[in-house]
Amino acid sequence: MPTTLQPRLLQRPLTNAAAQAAEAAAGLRAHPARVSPKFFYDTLGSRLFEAITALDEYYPTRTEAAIHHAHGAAIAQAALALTGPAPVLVDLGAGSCAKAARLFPALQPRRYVAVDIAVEYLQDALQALQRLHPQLDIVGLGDDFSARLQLPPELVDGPALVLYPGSSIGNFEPEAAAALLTQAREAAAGGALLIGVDLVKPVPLLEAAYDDALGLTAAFNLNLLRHLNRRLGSDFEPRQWRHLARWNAAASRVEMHLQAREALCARWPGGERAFAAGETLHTENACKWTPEGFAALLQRAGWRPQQHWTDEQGWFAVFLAAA
Ligand code: AVI
Repeated sequence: MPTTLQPRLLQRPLTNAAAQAAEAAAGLRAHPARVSPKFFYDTLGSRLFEAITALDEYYPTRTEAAIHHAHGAAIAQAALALTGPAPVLVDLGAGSCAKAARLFPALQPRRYVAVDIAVEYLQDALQALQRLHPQLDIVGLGDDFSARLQLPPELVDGPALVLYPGSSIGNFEPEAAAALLTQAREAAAGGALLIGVDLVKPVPLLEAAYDDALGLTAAFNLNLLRHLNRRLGSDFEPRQWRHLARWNAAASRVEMHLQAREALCARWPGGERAFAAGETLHTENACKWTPEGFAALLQRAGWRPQQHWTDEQGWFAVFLAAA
């Protein structure tokens, strides 16, 4: 009987606690205060995001899945024409790994490399995945690729397909998005990129997706404060904050903020920050593109856009680009 492989888990020292805490403290001291959205993703934050993806208001996940369902064979064929058969599949921000796993039958990857900052959540997901795919070489990389994406060279031993689903690229400012896409091109080693991109649409749909009736997105946003308390030793009290989501037309993005309900002072070892009532802490940008605008961003990062697929309403796009 063939033996079941065990997922390998590698963790980058850069994800160390001190560097993360220093980064968070610098953002809290800034005016206006801001914290990277990567601080959403402790284990509870990853679970809350997973729950958000099932909400009626949060259309991106199911729309992207529908595009893959409708065009999966064509997408896989076009991707494999760029990488060659049995590519290494690199999954950026893998989370539950569900999006990548749906592509396994069509792509038949020889190795699956899942990269995510939430290492414990990733480890659980990979163990479950390995049980379903006992012969697949599965590697988890616990890494903060928002700082720099650099894969251990031994993991990518041929043209890779880099998968970056969910429009997570939208959580980066345009400059940082171009830099990450450039690093993804280097990581692909002559292969290809399959990336999910959320498109511009009427503002009420966008704002509802980031401020749902059940309050899951509010909990996801507020959970960042609990995560900061653990990372930084701060004393944020989530009840003193409210969730805000609003469309910024000039920057073509939904912004999420936490707004102080009252005047307060957050303290942590070596620092503090006073907030006036109504003052905000900026926690996330979610940029929305036109297909032309996103193709231009890919080109700026040195990718050659090949094709993109959208849903009937034109809400979301899946782009394929060659390195
Ligand atoms: C992970 N990322 C693509 C999500 C988004 O839509 O920007 C995170 C999220 N924020 C609020 N809801 C979901």
